[in-house]
Amino acid sequence: MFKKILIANRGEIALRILRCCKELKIQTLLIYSRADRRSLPVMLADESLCIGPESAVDSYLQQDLIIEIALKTGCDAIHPGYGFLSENSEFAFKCERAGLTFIGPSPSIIALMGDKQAARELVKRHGIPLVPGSEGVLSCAEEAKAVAQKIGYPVLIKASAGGGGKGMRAAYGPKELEVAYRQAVQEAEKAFGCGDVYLEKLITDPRHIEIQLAADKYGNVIHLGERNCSIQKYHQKLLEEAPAFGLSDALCSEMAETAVRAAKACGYDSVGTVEFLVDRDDHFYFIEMNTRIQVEHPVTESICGLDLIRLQIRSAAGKKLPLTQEQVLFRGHAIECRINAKSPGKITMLHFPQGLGVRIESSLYEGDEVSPFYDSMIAKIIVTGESRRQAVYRMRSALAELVIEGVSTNLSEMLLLLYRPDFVLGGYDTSFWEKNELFLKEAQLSASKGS
Ligand code: MV4
Repeated sequence: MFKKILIANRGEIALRILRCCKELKIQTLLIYSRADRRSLPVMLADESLCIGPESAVDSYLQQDLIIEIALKTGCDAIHPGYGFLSENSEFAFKCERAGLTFIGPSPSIIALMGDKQAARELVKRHGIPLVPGSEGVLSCAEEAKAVAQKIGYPVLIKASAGGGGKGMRAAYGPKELEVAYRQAVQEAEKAFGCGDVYLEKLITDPRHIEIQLAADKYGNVIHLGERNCSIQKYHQKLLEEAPAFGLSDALCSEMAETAVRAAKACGYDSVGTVEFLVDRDDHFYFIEMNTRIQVEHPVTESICGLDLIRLQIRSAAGKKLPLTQEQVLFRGHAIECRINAKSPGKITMLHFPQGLGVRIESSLYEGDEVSPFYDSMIAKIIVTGESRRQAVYRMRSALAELVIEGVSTNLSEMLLLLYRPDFVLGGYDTSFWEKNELFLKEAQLSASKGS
């Protein structure tokens, strides 16, 4: 096992990793930016080092500096958390060359899965269902039109180096497609330095279901069930739940088994997630694989009783998976709400909900500063109940109890969301936000007027 891990992240995930290392009796070194010098993870790590100014490019993304520090301070591994360097294969390769373990899958797997089109081609060869679309990268607008003609409109152009909705463009006819193609290529070049794009049939109002996987370096792969992540606002997830309500057990098992096959196809050797879209006829399609620990991992932990960060660290250290698929048992229902700050500022008052089935993942404390430099998520509220209904009730109570003063947040919208009929019924899809936005906005407005 590792002796000392360098944590190359901040906020709640840095804290989550720190706590796990403590349990595993692994020393921790946290690197941080100037903006985070008074943060909770900095205070709780065994050692902390300020590595640069506020901007992430000058701090959390300083690959060579981070590796140099890890070597100088006797670390044997680096945990990247999510975001920042977590899916950067170049960084993972650099760690490997420096003799450090990157806590995640092998660098070549990160590279392969980071190329979304290459990933599609690989899993297709293994018989995994894909959204109908182009084979390989598109070479010109004419080819895009030919493919679209064949599969039928509407279609969606996606960047090979994208993922998570970045650089996607829909087209409902050939004229629009020509424009969309050029814009997508340009955008992808600018954002990722690679203009490769591919095309898929646009699935209207899909459900976004992902399968959590855990694997080791000996070819063992297990799944830890699915999560429904369909409640998103402009590709930002707001609420996730497990299991996925309104999908049959048969469908979920088939998706889980398919995800395991996809992982085996690429020799996957860490925790990871396979994303699927599910259409109105309950057909499912692979869209991409995430090779990092995800923000929403606690909902899975809550229903299967496993520590995903622990599994990830152990696997990176070359330990075998500690359990078989048959030993994975699910119980209850879990929901996570993401609390985002809508403005930076100092936290003047803070009260987190507590009680049976309530878990908080946050590094926030009273007097803490929310800085404008990073992601706006400041807390995750995770509840678990015996049934979905109980989990929904628990989340309502938890959010009603939550007090965050000093910065404005999305708390009131989240609370209202939990009373929307289509959420309560549970069969919602990715159009949930658009369909409910007006209502949520109006209610927000009247709340801010104090009525
Ligand atoms: C799609 C799609 C419809 N058809 N692909 C957005 C995130 C990225 N991982 C994939 N995304 C989508 N891909 C096809 N062929 C619709 C989305 C999508 C979406 C997916 C999941 C959750 C919310 C979403 C909101 C809008 C679009």
